[in-house]
Amino acid sequence: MPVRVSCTIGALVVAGALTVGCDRSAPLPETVYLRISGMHCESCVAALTDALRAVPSALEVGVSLEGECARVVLAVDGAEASRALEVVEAVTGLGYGATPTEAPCEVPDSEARDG
Ligand SMILES: [Cu+2]
Repeated sequence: MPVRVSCTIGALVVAGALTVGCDRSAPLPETVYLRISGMHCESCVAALTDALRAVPSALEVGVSLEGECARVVLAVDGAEASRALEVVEAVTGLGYGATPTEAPCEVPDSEARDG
């Protein structure tokens, strides 16, 4: 079934143990990648991570200083376009530049790394 491309992220989150196929009625997490400009040190990363975590629909946040990018997993329940916008605004509100991108962002395991 070729539908599964749009469901990849949901499948990832459920750890691959699901029967292929996607329940469209359930809110699926969506991953948003951003190119970030203006970061220069770990405290920039920490500030951005905090701001992104404060986005109500953000489930998971990772920021890469080296890659100058961020990865945010969002709970999506219909209004997908506006969610990405919230994320961009969280970044630009701090004075950094944010551009949504298709290119995946390699994020260090920020949940495990204790600051
Ligand atoms: Cu900094």
